[in-house]
Amino acid sequence: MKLSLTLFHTLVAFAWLLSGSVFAADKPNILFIAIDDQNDWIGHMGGHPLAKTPHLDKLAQRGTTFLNAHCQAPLCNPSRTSLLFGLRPTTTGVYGLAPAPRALSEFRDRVSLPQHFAAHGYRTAATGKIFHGGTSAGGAGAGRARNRAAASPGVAEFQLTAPFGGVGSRPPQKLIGPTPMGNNPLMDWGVWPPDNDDTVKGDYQVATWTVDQIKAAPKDQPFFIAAGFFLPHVPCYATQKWFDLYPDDDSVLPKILENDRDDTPRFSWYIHWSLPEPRLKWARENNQWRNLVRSYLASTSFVDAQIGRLLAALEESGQADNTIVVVWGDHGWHLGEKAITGKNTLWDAGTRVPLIFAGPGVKSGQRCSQPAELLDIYPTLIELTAGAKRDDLEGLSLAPQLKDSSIKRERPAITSHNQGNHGIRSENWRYIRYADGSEELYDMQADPNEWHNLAALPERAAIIAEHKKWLPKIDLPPAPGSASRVLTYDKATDEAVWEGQTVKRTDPIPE
Ligand SMILES: [Ca+2]
Ligand SMILES: [Ca+2]
Repeated sequence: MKLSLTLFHTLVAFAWLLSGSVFAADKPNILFIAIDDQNDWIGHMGGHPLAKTPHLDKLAQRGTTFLNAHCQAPLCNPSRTSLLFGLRPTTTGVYGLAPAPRALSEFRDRVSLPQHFAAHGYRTAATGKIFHGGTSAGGAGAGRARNRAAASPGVAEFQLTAPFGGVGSRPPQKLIGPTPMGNNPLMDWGVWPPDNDDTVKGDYQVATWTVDQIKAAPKDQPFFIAAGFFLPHVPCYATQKWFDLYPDDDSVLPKILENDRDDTPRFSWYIHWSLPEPRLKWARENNQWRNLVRSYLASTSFVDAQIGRLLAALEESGQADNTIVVVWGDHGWHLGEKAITGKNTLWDAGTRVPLIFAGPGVKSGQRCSQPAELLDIYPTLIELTAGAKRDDLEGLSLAPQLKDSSIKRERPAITSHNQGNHGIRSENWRYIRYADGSEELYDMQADPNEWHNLAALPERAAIIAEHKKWLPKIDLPPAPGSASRVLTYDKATDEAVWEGQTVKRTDPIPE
């Protein structure tokens, strides 16, 4: 009896091993790379003519890059919640830095993207900022516990997590001095640390841990490894060598139009009414515009180099041909355009993000100008790994474009920032509608900087009508517990409330 049981167990174990290896043989790995607050200042994206990102450019060459990809919300928590849960912010009501999605009873048991892959035989591991913690102002404390903390206690988003990431080494006091609207400690930038030591930076440690995971990954099970980089999120600290890639003169400044906001609705200010991110006016008056721009560019190049370390490790491991690499940024960032710095807008500077796929199922060397959404990543990865389609995801698989980038997508990219405020980005146009009914329209071919609002022109009524059709049909008010960068608007009284404070039509725009 004992002998036959042993034999039985051996047979079961053998069968399990066999199925495991068969399983591994037909499932590609996934290397999932997030960059925080990374706008389109990526070499091949053309968002900034001097941006140096050789590793991302090389990856784009090896795969397909989406040049018209947009976030679903121009803020960490709602953007990441949307991507990782497969639902629009207008469907969940998650618009602010809180609540974390797992704090809402209807999403407590929803299968997140990494949970989906764990349930389908993948070994999942993560470090850095993948989920947003939802309680801080945007990541001061590091990625520590975020990938668990985003969940309510007891919900593991990944099987294995490591507490790396975030800012890393910080100067004893702010490098740039006090900033307006509360002197937030995150509003800082410049050369740090001064001794050129990159190893003390959170993102360096994220890359090191991820490299180790790639090298140590068991060969008989597919992996889903996630690395969440913090920079170029503020504070933009980078060592001198990354600054040296950029001229220390005004040639680094983005092109702007003076008085660009003269033709944007007053309501366009309401969605980023009062924030610690300085306005351009302050940056100019305090001689910080160039410093911020160079610090952001230096941080981007530093993160690019860390991604280069991951891609080199993937090559060395012999797994590159069997690994889907996806790189995404969670939303854009203004650096003077439209008179502001920071996020929380519905223009390209706030919504356009890098989105690159490479690996099995992805044609190399393609640049796709069809609109794409971060929401599409979830169904795309399922299709690329030959998984069964899920019917509860709001994104559309990009797999057709990954084979042929000229294949049209009917749907534009849709970004929402609080209830009623939506940006609709098609191949040639951007249409914005705010909660009070005010509108903007830009011809993105003739006016890629979105300088000239055409919404009032009668001859553009048909274009507006065409884009208006895509305004979200479901448009929920903020979910319970919503806070930080939350705006509500009552049409009946024409009352807007930003972060709990009423904004009157006559209030001066905060500077
Ligand atoms: Ca972010
Ligand atoms: Ca303008």
